[in-house]
Amino acid sequence: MATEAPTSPPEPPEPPEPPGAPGSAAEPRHGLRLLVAWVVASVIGCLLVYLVWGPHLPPGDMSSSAANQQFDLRVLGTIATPVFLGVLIYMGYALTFWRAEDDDETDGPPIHGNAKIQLTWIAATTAIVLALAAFGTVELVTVQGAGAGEGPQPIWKPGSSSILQVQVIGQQWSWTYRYPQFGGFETAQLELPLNEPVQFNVTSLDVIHGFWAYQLGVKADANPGVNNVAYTTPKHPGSFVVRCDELCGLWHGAMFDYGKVVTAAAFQTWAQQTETQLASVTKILPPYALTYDPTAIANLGKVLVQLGIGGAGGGYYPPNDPEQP
Ligand SMILES: [Cu+2]
Repeated sequence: MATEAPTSPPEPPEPPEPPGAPGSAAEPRHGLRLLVAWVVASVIGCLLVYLVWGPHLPPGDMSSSAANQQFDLRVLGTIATPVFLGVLIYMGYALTFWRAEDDDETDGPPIHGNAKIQLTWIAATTAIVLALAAFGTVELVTVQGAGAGEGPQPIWKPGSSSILQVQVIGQQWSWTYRYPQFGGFETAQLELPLNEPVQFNVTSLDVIHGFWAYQLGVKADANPGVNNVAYTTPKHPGSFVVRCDELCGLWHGAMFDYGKVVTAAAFQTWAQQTETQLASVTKILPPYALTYDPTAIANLGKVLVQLGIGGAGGGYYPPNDPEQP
């Protein structure tokens, strides 16, 4: 204050402010004004984010896991809103009311600590971080569990005893799906029944791929020799996109297709029909297993040749192939 006395620039900004000041010539209560503006804006902002924007946040609510991820994003977005608004409001307020005069080159008053602000800061950030850690843990363990593509043995499993098993097989550069409860047929079509829990068993025949069913909120790496489990329950009928989310070679970008969620009855019909239609092919596939040895896949070619369905010229094997029986 002593250094400001000779130039006395803090005085001029005061005259315009008395309208907002509580009836005295003193500085208006900036802290109170900021607090009121922040609380009002935060209440409105939080409601808008949670109720208006929330239902449109990705990945939507097509499945139990997607809805759960959307809920997490809604909660996190709502928590972040007061922080975001606090920064904006303080900045706007400072720019408006604490703006220096055009030719004012003096420094502001030095500040040496403020126990109240420091304590508030430490308490608030500690509370936010610990609360988020607790929220994140509960959300991970109870809703999707470890069954969200975190390995072969999830510590959490859905309560239901009848879970539809769908094996997802990645290979350069396409996805195929096997249904072990329907004779183990393998198809390029992914169909799922509405409102029934599904267990994806994700694996690969060659390099690392990533099974990403976007609208289902399911993402699980497809590793050769590994069975990676992910659960979900489709909640809305319709189609969803499946992409590969691990760069897996030249045609990685083309490695996508569409899956379908249909009614339970339509699914049963489709699965049983497909089982019958593909019976002759299923017979010569390697028996259903959670992982496959890629070197054994070549044997399939031999079987096809023996059965005379290997295509013109005897399939993949040249006539003098020493491996051919
Ligand atoms: Cu891939």
